[in-house]
Amino acid sequence: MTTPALLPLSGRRIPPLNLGPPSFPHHRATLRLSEKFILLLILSAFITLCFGAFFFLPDSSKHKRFDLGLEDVLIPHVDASKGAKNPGVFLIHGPDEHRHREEEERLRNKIRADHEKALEEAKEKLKKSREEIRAEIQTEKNKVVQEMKTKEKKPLPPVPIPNLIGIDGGDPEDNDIRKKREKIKEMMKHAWDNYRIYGWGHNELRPIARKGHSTNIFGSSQMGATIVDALDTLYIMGLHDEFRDGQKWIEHNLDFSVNSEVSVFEVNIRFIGGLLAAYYLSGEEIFKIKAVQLAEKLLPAFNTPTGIPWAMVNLKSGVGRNWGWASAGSSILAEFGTLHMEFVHLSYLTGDPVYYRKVMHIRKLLQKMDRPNGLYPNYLNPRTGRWGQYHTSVGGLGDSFYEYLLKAWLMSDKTDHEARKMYDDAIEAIEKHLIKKSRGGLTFIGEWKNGHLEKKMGHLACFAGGMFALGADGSRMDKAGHYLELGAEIARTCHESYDRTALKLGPESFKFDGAVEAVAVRQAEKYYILRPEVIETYWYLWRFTHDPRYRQWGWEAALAIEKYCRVSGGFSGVKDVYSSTPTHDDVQQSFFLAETLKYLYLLFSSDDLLPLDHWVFNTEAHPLPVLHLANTTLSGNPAVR
Ligand code: DMJ
Repeated sequence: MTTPALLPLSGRRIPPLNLGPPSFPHHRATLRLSEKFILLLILSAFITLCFGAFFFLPDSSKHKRFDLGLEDVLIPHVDASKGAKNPGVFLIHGPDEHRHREEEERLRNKIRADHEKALEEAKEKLKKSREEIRAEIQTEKNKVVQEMKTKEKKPLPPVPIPNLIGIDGGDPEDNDIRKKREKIKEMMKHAWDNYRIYGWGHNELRPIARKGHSTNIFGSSQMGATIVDALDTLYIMGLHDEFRDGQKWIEHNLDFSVNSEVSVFEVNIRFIGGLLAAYYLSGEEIFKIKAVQLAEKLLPAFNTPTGIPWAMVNLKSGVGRNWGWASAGSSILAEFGTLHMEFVHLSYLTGDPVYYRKVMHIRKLLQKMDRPNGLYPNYLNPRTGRWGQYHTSVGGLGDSFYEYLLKAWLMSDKTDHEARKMYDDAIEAIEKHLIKKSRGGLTFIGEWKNGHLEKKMGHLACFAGGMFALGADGSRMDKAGHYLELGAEIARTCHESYDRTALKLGPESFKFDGAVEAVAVRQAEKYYILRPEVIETYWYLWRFTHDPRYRQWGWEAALAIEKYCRVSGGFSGVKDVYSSTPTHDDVQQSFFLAETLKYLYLLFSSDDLLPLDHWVFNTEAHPLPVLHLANTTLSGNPAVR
């Protein structure tokens, strides 16, 4: 926020005026005169400096910029004149030189005139009393505050809402399946009710200590992460009172004008994704408004020399930085590469192409870079635009980047061929270099570190089973069957990682080393923190194959969670899945409500609930509608539901 002394007066910034306590009366006149003189001198020097700077500093507009060829069918209601294709690109050649000189002369005259005017205004200002100046500053301040308020309240433009098919229902015919689905809903109630009682407004819940919990990804303020993350799960389960409770909290308490440093990625996938999904499902404007308010706060994170965003941004100051542990100040592939879905929807809903441009810029930059063995390293330095450490993984640090390439294509009604190509290329390289079969016949995805394959697979990488199945249709050379099979093999491996533990819950990561297969070796990798990825894969495989084994495996996992993670104050992660007497970590993660329970519920629902040809799930399981061409070309249609 600008300090009062620097507030624009008559549209210009002036140096601060001395409004301190008055001097002794008999000195006042002389002192005021010299003060005025000094002030005028400073002002004049300042303006002359600006005048010189304008002509002698390098002309940044001459620097090369990316032409992204931006607006397309995804943001049809964007005014084409607003986003000229080549904003700010001036290259001056022969015949244009004369026109350029004239333009410079015109600008010089304008600056001279402005200079005179500023001096006059400053002189006028100095004739006024301290009280008058104070009053003027106050008026300016009020004006700015008022303008900000009006801006916040400005209604967003009407947008044709995509076909919202299958947003409720999904009752299975089979009685046994219906009971299982009811049980999952009861688990959701237990998680929500306890959060409601003990953690309301906090980001997460400590179910044993029965109090709020948070981590640094959410910054230092209470942003109700669990509320936002859980909304769409509550909605599809028909828990409407709970949904309305959450909505009220968001309406009255969710405030992003806080001095808090948050993770851009986490806030995007959980908050923006959660709010957008809640908006599409319920049609309540407040969710869209909050999503856009938050997105505006994230934009300063993109102010880096390359446009690759910082990992963290302070919501108030807009200052960004990267995680201290990330290779040489790098940004992380899975973080800056997991913004596309939400940002395209933001542009679609607001008519403002800024969000779309940010993510397309990232894509274009990545396309231009060399990739060792065709693989994308996990680290990229946002200052230099160079890769950091050569570490590639489909688990943590890399995972959802690949997921979003595929989903960008699906979300565009399969028209974003560029995204599909990038996905296909990436998956081929991954299959060639990272996917192996163990001696015991289990297919696993290892990690590539500086030319060496580490035979270790993370729980996070288990999501890839679902991704391969989802991407099978539309794959190159009609390899659909191959990718569906690959997805099924990953599902089997991940199920084995659950089955080979005492609790029947999977460890954080597991090895394939000699006799060791799908088992965690280090103590620090034996925990289970209510993660969704394995159940997510079961659900996708169920939708595409209807093989009953996926419902059976999902049910085994649900029973294990119920038995070992449920406590009277909610659900908790466990520290060692190989110990039959579990120790709890006392955290109910917000993604447990957003993802784990949602995927379980969908696994025991019929396929007409959130059908996959109309909905694409973001990486936090928030469903966003496919932007079908038929819908996106409707122009000027008010939002209809
Ligand atoms: C979730 O927040 C998202 O799925 C993310 O992509 C990575 N994993 C966590 C849950 O495990």
